[in-house]
Amino acid sequence: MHKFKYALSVIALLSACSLVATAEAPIAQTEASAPQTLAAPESVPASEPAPVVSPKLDKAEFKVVASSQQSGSEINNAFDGSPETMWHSNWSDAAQKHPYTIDIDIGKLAAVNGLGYLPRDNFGNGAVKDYEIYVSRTSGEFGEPVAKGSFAREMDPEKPGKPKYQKVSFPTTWGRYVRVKVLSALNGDRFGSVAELDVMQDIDAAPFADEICDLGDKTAVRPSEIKGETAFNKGISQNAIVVDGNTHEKGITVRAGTEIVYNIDGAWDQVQGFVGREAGGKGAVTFRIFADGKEVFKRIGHGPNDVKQPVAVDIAGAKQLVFRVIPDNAAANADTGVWVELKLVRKGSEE
Ligand SMILES: [Ca+2]
Repeated sequence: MHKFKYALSVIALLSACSLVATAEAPIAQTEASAPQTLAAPESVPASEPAPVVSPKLDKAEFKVVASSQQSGSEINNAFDGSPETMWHSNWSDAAQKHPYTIDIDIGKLAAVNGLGYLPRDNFGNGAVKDYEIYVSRTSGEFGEPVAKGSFAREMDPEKPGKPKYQKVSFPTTWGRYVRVKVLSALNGDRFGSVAELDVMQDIDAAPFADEICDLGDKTAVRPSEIKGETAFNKGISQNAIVVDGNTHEKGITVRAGTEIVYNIDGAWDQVQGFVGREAGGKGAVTFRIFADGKEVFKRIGHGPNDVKQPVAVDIAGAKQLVFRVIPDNAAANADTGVWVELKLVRKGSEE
């Protein structure tokens, strides 16, 4: 089961860039997170409830937003733990109608595998019928839903007169952002309402591996704009990328004065690699990296005989990256610079 789940998370990412091999989760960690179905040890006195490790994520860490809400019935009410309070879509504005979206930032990367839903009492206005659930690592891109279906008008057999708490299970998906899309109401009205929502996590999921994308490959992540002469996974002065006497298979060689722009929508955590010069260059160049307009890396006056310098920059949340190589002397703009083994890294679940 353990290996199977890990395989699932790997398959989900094969369409993007390569993964770094990650050791399997230590067994001890799994055992420490005992499922809540375990009976209380007999040694625990009845007056002290047995500790319960819930697969529900801690709602105190959530940041939630709804596409519509009525004053007094804000979206926070669906995450306050109380069945008495609810989120309700705006009913004052007659133009508001389905679909409504509820966006949940769970505050960290987690192995999400379920949603819990408690309808408002008596299944009144807006009680959800059709829904879709999305999970993503980025706040902007949700792709295809991980689950879709319809909630039933079902009463709780143990709490007469109260709606039943319903759970939706779906394949374990690593993400930080959960979107619940409310498509219709049980009574056919134009409203949406929710007494309580939970997000479940798979506490047995294997760690999520780091994901790495070589920008020289120009595959999953492509430049949105290139100004100037560039060579991907190649040199300009010669066919291979040769820096400090070593040949590198990956990297981007550019003519000084060149700018490369990537729109990455906050999906990556770090830029890694080196900056260097092709053999036989002349003059010095300056390497600069900007994340959302802010300079995050600068290497001034890198001469043709200087040893390549490492790049390791945190860019978490950045939507745009710009890589510039500037000639230190306008006459030297025939020179080239190399972004050696330049890559984007998306951190996995382990630090
Ligand atoms: Ca509530």
